[in-house]
Formats: sequence, structure tokens, C-alpha cells
Amino acid sequence: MAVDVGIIMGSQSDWPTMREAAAILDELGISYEARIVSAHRTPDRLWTYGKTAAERGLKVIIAGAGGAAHLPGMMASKTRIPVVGVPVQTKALSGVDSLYSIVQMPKGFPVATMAIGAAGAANAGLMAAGILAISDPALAARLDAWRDALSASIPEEPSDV
Ligand code: RP5
Repeated sequence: MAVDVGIIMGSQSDWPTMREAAAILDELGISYEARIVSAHRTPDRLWTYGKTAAERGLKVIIAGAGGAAHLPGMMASKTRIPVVGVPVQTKALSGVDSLYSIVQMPKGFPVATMAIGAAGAANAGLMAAGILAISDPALAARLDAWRDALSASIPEEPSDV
């Protein structure tokens, strides 16, 4: 069955970060699949995933990777479907390596690059929701309600406890 969003990541070790994107999609009732697709370890899988993404009905791809994070950019080169990139935080360079690898795409093949780590993954889910909501009024209403609830949860004054 066709799903709207593909969440892909370079390694099993990325899943604790990338499941923050999945959690947002669950909350908003958006269909998705999660797959390990490594630019370096499984390049043929990357190739096939990108080549078939549009015909499979995917509308947004969220791609997370760390270190030499070539997955989002390579995926953007293989499909016209919008790719939202998540730089996974690394031990050696704290994810700055991931960020630079993902954000500096050449003209012609953009990746919408989020913040490093869990906040970036959650925001990738919200970015996908915003894209899908353009043509889905029911989802737009759910996303508006989600945003309103977040705003309402922020206290006006700081607390000592
Ligand atoms: C990248 O290398 C992955 O995206 C991951 O963030 C990083 C480390 O992978 P593992 O060695 O933990 O599998 O390809």
C-alpha cells in the first residue's frame, strides 16, 4: 500500500534520532515507511529507492544520516520528490560534519536541511506535514491544532521548579 512519507536513514544507529520524525507523523496521522538505506554500504538500495519513489506514490522523503552524510543529497539527485535532510549528531564532531555534508548542495538538487539531532528530526516530520497539508485540508486542520497546542503549553512566566 502506498504511503505518503519515506523515512530513510544510513544506519540502525540513526533510528533513535529518526524516530522523532516518525513520532510526529504518527501524531498527525500521516502514513509512512521507515527504511535503512545507506549511501555507502547499500548504494544499490539507495539507487532503487530513489528511482522508484515517485511511481510508488511517495510525496516527501525524510533522510537522516551522520558523519559523511551523503544519503539526503544522493537521494535528492535521484528523485524530484522533496527531500528533507536530518543531520544526525555524531560523537567525533557533534554533527557539524553531518550538517555540512547535507546543507551544501550544488544548485539544482536541493535538500531542505533541518537542525542537528532530535529537534531536526521532529521538525522534519513537521516540514513533511506542512508540505502534505497544502493539498489536504483535514491534515492542515490537524497541523494547526498541533501548533496551537504547543503554543498554549508554553507558560508566560518562568518557574523555579
Ligand atoms: C552513517 O554513518 C550513518 O548515517 C550513521 O549516522 C553513521 C554511523 O553508522 P554506524 O557505524 O553506526 O552504522 O552512514
